[in-house]
Amino acid sequence: MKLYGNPMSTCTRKVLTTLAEKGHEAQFVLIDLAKGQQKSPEYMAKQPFGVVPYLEDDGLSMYESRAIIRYLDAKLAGPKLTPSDLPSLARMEQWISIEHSYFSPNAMGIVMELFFKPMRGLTPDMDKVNKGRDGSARALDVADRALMSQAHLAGDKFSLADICWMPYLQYLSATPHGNLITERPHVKSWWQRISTRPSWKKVVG
Ligand SMILES: N[C@@H](CCC(=O)N[C@@H](CS)C(=O)NCC(=O)O)C(=O)O
Repeated sequence: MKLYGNPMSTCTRKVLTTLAEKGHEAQFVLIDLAKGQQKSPEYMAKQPFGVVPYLEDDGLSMYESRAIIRYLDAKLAGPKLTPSDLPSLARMEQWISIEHSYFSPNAMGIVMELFFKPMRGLTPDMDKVNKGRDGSARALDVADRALMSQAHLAGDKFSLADICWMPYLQYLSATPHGNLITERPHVKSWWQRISTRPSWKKVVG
């Protein structure tokens, strides 16, 4: 199994966390995003959108992080990260969709402006930060209400839904808007719980 990605990329981190939870190692092919390797003709012949991650396994070539982690969980031995009971499965899918539609675009709006742009000496656009803050707050309010009565997004057990939220929570917590997490008591304790898992520690170092 060969994974093309970058250790700083949120989407690569979902895949690496899933592999670590399953106790599996893939051969890692580093794609240097700063050098634009993801846009090289050789790489785009594999991943036509020019982004990471990209997976090759047993003759299968695939991309899209959320599809890859579902594939890995179904294929690999190790703890199941997809609930077997239907209500929990439905909740897991709902929370993956909420992450994709409402949380990560807004959280990354903040992270791009306040984490990555300053690293490149650029000035943040505060309109984008404020829009990201409002959108993230709305998604985190909904998560906080759900986490009041359950330990993880799908229910009692850790699942692919938690993995999908983790990379964005990590970057958000490194910005001056980390209080979006710490001011919501149930989100705060859930984040403390999941971010101390050995799989996540392995991924973020
Ligand atoms: N929907 C894709 C998004 C992948 C994506 O946007 N990857 C980012 C890193 S997290 C990337 O490669 N960015 C480089 C670029 O846009 O050139 C997935 O889930 O795999």
